Amino acid sequence: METSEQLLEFESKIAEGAKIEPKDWMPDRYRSQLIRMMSQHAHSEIVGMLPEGNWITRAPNLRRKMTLLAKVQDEAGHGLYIYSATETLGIERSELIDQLLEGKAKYSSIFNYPTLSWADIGVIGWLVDGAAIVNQTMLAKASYGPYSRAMIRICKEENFHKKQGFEIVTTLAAGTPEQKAMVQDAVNRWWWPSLMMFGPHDAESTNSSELMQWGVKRKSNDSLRQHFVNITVPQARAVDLTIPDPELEYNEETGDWKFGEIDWNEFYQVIKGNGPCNRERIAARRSAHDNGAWVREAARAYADKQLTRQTTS
Ligand code: BYC
Repeated sequence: METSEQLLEFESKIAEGAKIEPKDWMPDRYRSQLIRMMSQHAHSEIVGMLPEGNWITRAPNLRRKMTLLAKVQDEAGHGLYIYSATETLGIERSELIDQLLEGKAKYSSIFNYPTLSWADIGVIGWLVDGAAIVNQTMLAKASYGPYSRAMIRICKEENFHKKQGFEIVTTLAAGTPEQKAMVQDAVNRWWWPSLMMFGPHDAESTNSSELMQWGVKRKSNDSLRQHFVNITVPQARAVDLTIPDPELEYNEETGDWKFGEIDWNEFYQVIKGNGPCNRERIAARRSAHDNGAWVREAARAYADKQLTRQTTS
């Protein structure tokens, strides 16, 4: 039973800027909202390895291959880190993974699009990691301690990811006409899905008000999206690439780049499981899970043996 005193104390702690830690009292709804959001985030990092992992064997040279390998490995680390942070809320990682494999848990819409050319790897680093940094810099101030600390470390690595992406983009944009066309095509395909990463408009965002009230989200979906557009448009111009939005227009008064309407029908189709690669992504994760069963069994057997040794010695 939650009492109003407990809730008052909890909310005043958040208002003072103190972090909520795993053993602290928290409302059930705060706990369940965090489990939902953090596990979706962890799943996104893990599923997010698939589109990029697809290009490791086809990277154009050794330097690019090593960098991409390191980036994809970082995403695995982020996923494991956030699963661990989620477990501090009293749920087992295996349960979270089952939810993903059974199609009950969401992960970011962006990873349901295919990577068709090498330029996609550059554009993902630039736009997708760029969008993630905008979102996660805000989440680094989240009221839940383990999540906020995870975000600080992850943002540092995401900054490196964005730089490697923008370096690929810059190289291709200044390359042959074919390379320039390839990177422009990638921007055309990834621009709108990157804007969708921030979630629905504020008025449609069912979770935002609660998450903002409890200091998990500090800024709304629309304000983060606008910030992302404002910092990205000048970057595109600097490398002479076009943002595929005829309505893009600078507003002198607000200092914002006004942009066109997102295709929300596409967004909702993708999060319902009907995007271009949803089925492929889940099938790949299920297959990886099945193929890794022997590792989990071996680890469990080893842990059991250690325990038996400890209890009999
Ligand atoms: N995709 O009420 P709303 C990365 C869902 S990975 C799918 O606004 P909320 C990287 C939302 O879950 C980084 N679903 O929700 C990895 C909700 O449905 P439920 C990924 C979405 O939670 C590898 C409903 O729509 N980042 O960086 O207030 C390579 C209504 O939305 C999406 C994170 O996960 C979406 N885009 O806000 C490269 C950040 N948007 O759950 C890079 C952590 C909305 O009620 N998460 N939905 O059934 C967040 O910041 C927030 O959860 C969101 C949504 C902004 C995503």
